[in-house]
Amino acid sequence: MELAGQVNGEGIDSWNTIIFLYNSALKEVGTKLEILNDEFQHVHQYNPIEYIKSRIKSPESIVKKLKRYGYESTIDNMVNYINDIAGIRIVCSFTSDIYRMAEMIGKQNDLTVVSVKDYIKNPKASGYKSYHMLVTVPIFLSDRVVDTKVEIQIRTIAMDFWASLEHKIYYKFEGNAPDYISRDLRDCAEIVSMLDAKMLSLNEAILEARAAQRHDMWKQMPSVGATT
Ligand code: 0O2
Repeated sequence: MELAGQVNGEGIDSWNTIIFLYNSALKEVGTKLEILNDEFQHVHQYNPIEYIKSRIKSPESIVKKLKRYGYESTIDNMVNYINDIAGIRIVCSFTSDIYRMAEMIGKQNDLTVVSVKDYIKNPKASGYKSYHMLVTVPIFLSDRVVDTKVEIQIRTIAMDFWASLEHKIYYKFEGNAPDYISRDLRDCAEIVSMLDAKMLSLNEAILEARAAQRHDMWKQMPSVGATT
């Protein structure tokens, strides 16, 4: 099995080939996630995924990140050191869905989980929360198989709301936001976490109440096979 960028030990010098591989990887993983979501709906009558977004990192962002890491802008460096060229974001309803999704992804035989970063249990200093999985997926070409990296970010709607706005605000300050803004953003992250916790417990209470209702209905029904 080859890793994108190391075909037969030589660097792939074509940007288009690399982007084709990452796009194929996004399609493969995207389809997998849709099937998992559909299966969950089929078995449990419930969708853990609210929506999925995918993107290929822009050349400007790749070059910026390579520079930040101290590497030259070459195709080999890009493939070896930038893990999120192909990125998929899964936005779930509740925090419990995040871990459910992560477990389902981890059990897929043809995906290799390279690393996991749990920024929900260990949020970033910025307040950022999300569950990151770096996986590789084999891309079957006509003459070879190429393992290709995809970064999967799993978060709730509330976490996604915070991260999207924080990204926009920080972008404006190019990372040098005044202290009070960083502090306010961290406070907002706390509020978002409280909202997630509240929604989760509300959902659990609703599920319990519905189960109790169903139980009562069963008790009131005449028993099956009973003779009159
Ligand atoms: P963009 O514009 O979203 O692509 P590694 O991948 O291990 O070499 P890195 O990149 O620090 O190291 O990995 P990490 O921590 O998993 O973060 C990768 C991505 O997570 C970022 O990509 C963001 O999408 C998101 N992220 C991480 N920290 C923050 C944060 O504090 N705020 C927000 N809003 N998003 C964050 P990029 O390339 O930085 O940006």
